[in-house]
Amino acid sequence: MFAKIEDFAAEWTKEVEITENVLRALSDDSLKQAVSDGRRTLGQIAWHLARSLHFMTNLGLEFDAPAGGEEAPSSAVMIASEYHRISRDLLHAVRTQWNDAKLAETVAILGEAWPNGASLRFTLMHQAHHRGQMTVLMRQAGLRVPDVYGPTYESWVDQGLTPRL
Ligand code: NI
Repeated sequence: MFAKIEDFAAEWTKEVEITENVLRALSDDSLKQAVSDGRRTLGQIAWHLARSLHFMTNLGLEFDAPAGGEEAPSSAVMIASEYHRISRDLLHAVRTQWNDAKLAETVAILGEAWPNGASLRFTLMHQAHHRGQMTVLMRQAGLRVPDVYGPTYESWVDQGLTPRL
């Protein structure tokens, strides 16, 4: 869990950059790529990733809800721009509405006492989880996946290197 607001801010800023690179690589057509028949699509996962940041308002933070409804937009640009807005609003809310002491305070979530600093950590991990799902579906949809925590296959090839298996 996070004990200091600025530790969260530093990590969040880096992770948002990775997420934005992934979201910007989506095409409208790719949003229909599904995990399997009748299961979540790439667009639904991307939209869930963006919208889920608003969960933090249940912990007392105040910032605008995502535009649109639960249904995933058919525009990749719209998903990326809404994520851009809400990811910054979340950080701004944490910085201006909480302080380090607030991170140790707990809120009951599903019957468990969660320190706010642990909820911030969860928010980061949840995003990374869905981003990982997205990169697999992006490959299946024929998109080039941007570098995430290291070079992709294509980045190795571009650099004249033999990709690692
Ligand atoms: Ni989720």
